[in-house]
Amino acid sequence: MTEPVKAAQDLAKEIEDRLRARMGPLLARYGYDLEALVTPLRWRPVVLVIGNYSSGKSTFINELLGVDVQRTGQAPTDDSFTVLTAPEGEEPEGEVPGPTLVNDERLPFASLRRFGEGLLTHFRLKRVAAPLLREVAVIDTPGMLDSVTEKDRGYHYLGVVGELAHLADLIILMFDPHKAGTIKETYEAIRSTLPEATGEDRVLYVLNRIDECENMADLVRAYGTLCWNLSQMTGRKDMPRIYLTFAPGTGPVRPGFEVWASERDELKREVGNAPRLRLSHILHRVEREIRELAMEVEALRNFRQRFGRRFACTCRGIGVGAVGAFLFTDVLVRLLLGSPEVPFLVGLVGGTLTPEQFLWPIIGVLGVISGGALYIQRFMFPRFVRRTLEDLDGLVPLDTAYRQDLWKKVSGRVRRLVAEQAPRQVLVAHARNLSRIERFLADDLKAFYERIQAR
Ligand SMILES: Nc1nc2c(ncn2[C@@H]2O[C@H](COP(=O)(O)OP(=O)(O)OP(=O)(O)O)[C@@H](O)[C@H]2O)c(=O)[nH]1
Ligand SMILES: [Mg+2]
Repeated sequence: MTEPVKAAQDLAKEIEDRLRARMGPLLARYGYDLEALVTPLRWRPVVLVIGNYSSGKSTFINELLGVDVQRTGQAPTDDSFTVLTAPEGEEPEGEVPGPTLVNDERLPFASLRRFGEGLLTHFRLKRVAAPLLREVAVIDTPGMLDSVTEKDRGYHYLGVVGELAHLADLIILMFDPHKAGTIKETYEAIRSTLPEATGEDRVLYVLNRIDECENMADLVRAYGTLCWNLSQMTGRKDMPRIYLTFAPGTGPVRPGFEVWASERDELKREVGNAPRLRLSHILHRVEREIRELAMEVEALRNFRQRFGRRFACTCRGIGVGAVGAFLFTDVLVRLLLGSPEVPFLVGLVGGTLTPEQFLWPIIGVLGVISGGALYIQRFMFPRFVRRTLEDLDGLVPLDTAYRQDLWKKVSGRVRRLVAEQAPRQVLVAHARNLSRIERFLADDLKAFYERIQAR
């Protein structure tokens, strides 16, 4: 194991321990799955290769590994997601099928279970004893196609890509001059799946197979098309770097194309760098999850606080009613029934109070209090919950796109908690929990960020 990989693993372990110690109980209390969060931390760095069919993904991977493990060929060749990794310890080389993979607790693929059988027959792991694979795992993916729908594939392709992108420390998105960014699935993966699942800085854009351009004019056209399409897709104002590459041994390099001969090597170096990216990716991932938790807790705290204010207001009303009842119940009773002879107030003013004169005032107060309690339980609280659910988005300020994005992730969970366990939620000390979470973000995570920046 090389130094960056080892360092990344040590730090990941430290982050996991801290997370478990500081946030474990809170995550569990709010229904988060700590194990799902920490399992990927324990695994090796992941490089995900996605792109058009026949753009040269598998060829590039074979070249990276120095072994022909992946089948290559013109036209859509591969319809499977293949995780390539080195055997560990005594493990033999060879293939592991999808169902085994998603059920292996040590591997970070449990979340793929929800894509069902349709995916599992198209998902496998290959153990290959290539040096690079001891440092990173590489995932080869089926090419993106225009003509194939999700139904034809039998599983939610973009969902799987999104899930794997979430896991990946580096994503290589490969195009070729024939289909420079015109493929619909590519468009959707970049537009909606990737930005949500990952920071875009972890995406490397590659225009591959440039040796097939007839001449420089042809290449410029393909490059321009890809740039234009990418800007449409990503919505970014700046243009990301696009690596222009071709597989070695594809014939003599065209005049003028020599300058790009080295970009392939640069791209390969970037893959080797994935362990370094891993540290910041891990931290971002953890931060993201904790911020989601924080937003959920904030919403529940606001729910509780609002109820507290409403409750206090109602209680004041009940209090006023109770005082009135204390003073005037017997007056009312006297009007209706003709007794008691001397009402409480008269006794009080005249200084002639007897213990019996307390009877009706006390009954009055008890009556108002139990009526008030019944009102709160039967009427006021259910109405408060109903109104909260009707305007759930009003629970938290959604002033930034980031907060809106977080809210999208947690609002369903908050809705469930309010709808199903409202009485319990108003009793939990959410505010205290929130400040603990904020302390974790401000102190613990910040310290980790500073450490990786100092490296
Ligand atoms: N001329 C040229 N051909 C290439 C290059 N890279 C790959 N090819 C060829 O293009 C074809 C497709 O390559 P693959 O590596 O199978 O492409 P892929 O992206 O894995 O395709 P799918 O698995 O079907 O999505 C193969 O015949 C490769 O030999 C390249 O840089 N230049
Ligand atoms: Mg392939």
